[in-house]
Amino acid sequence: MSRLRRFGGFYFVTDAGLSRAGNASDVRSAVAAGVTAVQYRAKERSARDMYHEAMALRPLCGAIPFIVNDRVDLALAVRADGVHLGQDDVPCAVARRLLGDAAIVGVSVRSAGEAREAEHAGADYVAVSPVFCTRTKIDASAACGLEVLRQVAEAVAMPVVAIGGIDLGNARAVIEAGAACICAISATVCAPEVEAEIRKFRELFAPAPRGP
Ligand code: TZP
Ligand code: MG
Repeated sequence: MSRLRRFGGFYFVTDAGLSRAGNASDVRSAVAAGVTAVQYRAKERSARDMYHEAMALRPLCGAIPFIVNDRVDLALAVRADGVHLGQDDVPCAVARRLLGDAAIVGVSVRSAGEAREAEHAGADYVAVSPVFCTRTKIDASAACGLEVLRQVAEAVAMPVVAIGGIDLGNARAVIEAGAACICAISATVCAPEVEAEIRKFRELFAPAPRGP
């Protein structure tokens, strides 16, 4: 999977409504903290506003993949590196056809079956969502829990992102259940120092120091 070499660590998702510092500042902090990907998510904004904001955020990411949530058209319009799709969005195979082979396509799943389906349809990663209860996503379904995360990680060869209700207290258990990437929105964008907070999550992935 050349599109996703080294796809592991912290996956940053914007949330302008929750953010203390604003999307641009948060994206700069996320990039400085060495995140694996930046996803632009803006549920409340018009397509026009999203287009302009995405165009402004995209160059801040440099070589870090910039992924647009929900909208294949916007991903194309801003030449994003990829798109993230929910189960109610454009089908993964259609997004793949529209965006091309080099694009990163991620899909939110709630079961091993949905994860296998996404894999067959050409997804590069799946996001188990929400792992725990969250107040950040208004229409989030019930929490999947760590057992579903474990089942998904066993069912597919591609990287699994975990999202929903993750904080520094439960992140280690999430990684142990098989998540290659963690996404924590409120735990980072609401923090006074976004970069420092993301680094704390990233450090959970650091290899254990070797013994003497
Ligand atoms: N998708 C599933 S849960 C969620 C999204 C975007 C919100 C996660 O936010 P938080 O604050 O990390 O629980
Ligand atoms: Mg969606």
